[in-house]
Amino acid sequence: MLRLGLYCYAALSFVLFAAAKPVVLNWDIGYTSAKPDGKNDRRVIGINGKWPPPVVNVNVGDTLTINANNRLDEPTSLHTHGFFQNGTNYYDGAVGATECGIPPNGSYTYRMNVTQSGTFWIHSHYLAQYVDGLRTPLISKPAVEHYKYDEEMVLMLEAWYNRNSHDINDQLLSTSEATRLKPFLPTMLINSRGGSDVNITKLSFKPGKKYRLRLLNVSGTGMIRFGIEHHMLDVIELDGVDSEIKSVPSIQLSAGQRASVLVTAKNNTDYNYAFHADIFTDMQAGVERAEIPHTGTVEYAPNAPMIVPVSIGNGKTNTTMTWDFFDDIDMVPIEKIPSPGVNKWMPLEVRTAIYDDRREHMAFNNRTYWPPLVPSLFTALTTGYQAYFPDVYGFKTYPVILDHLEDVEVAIFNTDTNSHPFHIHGHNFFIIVRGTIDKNPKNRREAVSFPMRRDTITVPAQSYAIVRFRADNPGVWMMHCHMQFHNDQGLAMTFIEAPYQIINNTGKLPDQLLKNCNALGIPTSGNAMGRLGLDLANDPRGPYPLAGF
Ligand SMILES: *[C@@H]1O[C@H](CO)[C@@H](O)[C@H](O)[C@H]1NC(C)=O
Ligand SMILES: *[C@@H]1O[C@H](CO)[C@@H](O)[C@H](O)[C@H]1NC(C)=O
Ligand SMILES: *[C@@H]1O[C@H](CO)[C@@H](O)[C@H](O)[C@H]1NC(C)=O
Ligand SMILES: *[C@@H]1O[C@H](CO)[C@@H](O)[C@H](O)[C@H]1NC(C)=O
Ligand SMILES: *[C@@H]1O[C@H](CO)[C@@H](O)[C@H](O)[C@H]1NC(C)=O
Ligand SMILES: *[C@@H]1O[C@H](CO)[C@@H](O)[C@H](O)[C@H]1NC(C)=O
Ligand SMILES: *[C@@H]1O[C@H](CO)[C@@H](O)[C@H](O)[C@H]1NC(C)=O
Ligand SMILES: *[C@@H]1O[C@H](CO)[C@@H](O)[C@H](O)[C@H]1NC(C)=O
Ligand SMILES: *[C@@H]1O[C@H](CO)[C@@H](O)[C@H](O)[C@H]1NC(C)=O
Ligand SMILES: [Cu+2]
Repeated sequence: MLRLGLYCYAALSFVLFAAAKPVVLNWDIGYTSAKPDGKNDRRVIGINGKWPPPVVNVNVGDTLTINANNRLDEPTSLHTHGFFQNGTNYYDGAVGATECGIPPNGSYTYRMNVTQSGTFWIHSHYLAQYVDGLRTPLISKPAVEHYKYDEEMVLMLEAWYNRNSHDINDQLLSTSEATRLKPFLPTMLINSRGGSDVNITKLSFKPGKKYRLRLLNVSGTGMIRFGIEHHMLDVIELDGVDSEIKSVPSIQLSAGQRASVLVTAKNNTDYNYAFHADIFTDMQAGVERAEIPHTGTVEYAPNAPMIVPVSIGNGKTNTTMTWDFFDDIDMVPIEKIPSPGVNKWMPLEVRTAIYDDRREHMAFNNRTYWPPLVPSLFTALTTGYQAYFPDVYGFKTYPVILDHLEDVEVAIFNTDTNSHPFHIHGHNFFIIVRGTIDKNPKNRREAVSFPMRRDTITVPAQSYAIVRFRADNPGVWMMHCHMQFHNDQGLAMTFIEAPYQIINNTGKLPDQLLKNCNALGIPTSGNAMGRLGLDLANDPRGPYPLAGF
């Protein structure tokens, strides 16, 4: 039997005095081929001729340097998902917001001081390019872990398509409904292996040991649920925020989300147990609705009988999984940060509709995002007092200007029949409320003193979520749906945070940043169109929702 590439580490249940060190990665980003679904060879984007890209391990206090060379025939970038990039906005990797993209044959060196610990990931932030394979876990260890465990395993979960991300975008943005609704039939990948290989994914457990499983959902779309028969999951971390334990039989992760769970092994080797990492397909229009069960094994002994969920009649299955919605709102963070208040209140209506270009778009408040010609960071840095006028960033950038240190409350109303995970750059959301929009909430619930925080929040279908953050990180930060195709359909916006403070907070821009723009023929100053003042002629605005939708 094939032993899958699970990344295991030695015990960390003691105080680590790892010296701060420079971690330098030289990455040639290029095409290679792989057969992730076990059946079809396809072109994927790998690093240094290999795919999947290597897992990155760092310690708090390290400096992480990634020398990225683009060997693709299109631009690329690297976003360190979950890192705040405080003072290094230009290393956030968000093409259109903080950089022009690394041109073909160009390079960019991303440098950051590692200040946050937990489970993160690095991925391309150029269109939906990460769906072609340019994504990898980033594990950051603190000096002292809050919980003791014997071993850890990283499980990167993903709904994989045997298709190029551009094809999928073209399909979703087709003017033909029949084309749009063609099913996608994703394959579940665990650590970049899938298809029939998924069933032989083995997690080797030793009796009595405690394991930390780091789960990451790196899908371009879809929601994943995870559970192990007859084992509870003690959730201890969400998106790099350590928490008090919440015990659940199963957990769901939306695209972009991460969680760490502690699992205590049985005291005997009598049985092996099925684990589940299933794609929920019910949240994507055009995707086949049936759930596709994919199951691996928690193995105690090679020949032990396997406990699998069995049908017990009446459509019922004997399983310890409940698949209840995993509500993160009652989680309690270890590090207590008081809830921000409300200086600015921002309602965002999420709606999918057919627009007047006959394509299906998704939008916040009916405004479909599309990156500006000039990345918004350059506009903020070069337009002086005009940086306070949202107009200069371009209509489709959906810019919202924030004052330094103001407390922002964002109310996301999801009118769709699909769930969406929203990710904010440069911050964590404080989770205040989540509810369904059919029921009028009677009382405005006051935030708990120290709400749970995370960088990607799920807003289920026909539901709302209210989140807050403090504008304490001057810079240009995107907020968008992490089902990356929805981002490209328009479900994104930009916070221009503290324009007056951005210059001091970012300091001198790296030379390469400007060089890369020049190579791509993109201006690096002025308004969204690279011109002065409010001369925004030809700044794209539409499409607009068709009346009656
Ligand atoms: C990149 O470099 C390769 C090898 O030198 C060359 O063949 C190719 O044309 C270059 N591509 C671009 C876009 O400059
Ligand atoms: C990292 O921290 C050092 C020491 O505080 C500082 O000098 C340097 O500018 C920081 N680098 C980045 C990329 O933030
Ligand atoms: C794994 O095995 C289960 C049970 O035999 C089966 O229902 C499922 O389709 C298999 N999954 C894959 C990806 O082959
Ligand atoms: C990952 O998230 C996507 C979208 O939020 C979801 O459809 C998919 O099922 C998730 N996968 C896992 C393994 O949680
Ligand atoms: C294993 O045995 C120990 C000692 O008897 C007990 O405390 C623990 O609860 C047992 N663990 C499980 C998972 O049954
Ligand atoms: C369900 O599975 C457990 C463990 O395999 C077994 O002990 C129990 O008898 C089963 N229940 C039914 C109704 O089949
Ligand atoms: C978006 O457009 C739809 C259809 O025209 C309309 O019903 C809805 O009120 C609009 N929403 C916002 C926030 O403007
Ligand atoms: C950014 O750094 C400033 C200054 O150290 C600090 O006050 C602020 O809380 C930081 N913000 C984030 C999101 O890390
Ligand atoms: C930016 O730094 C300059 C020079 O140190 C200082 O004079 C100015 O007050 C600072 N601006 C802000 C908004 O902090
Ligand atoms: Cu979405």
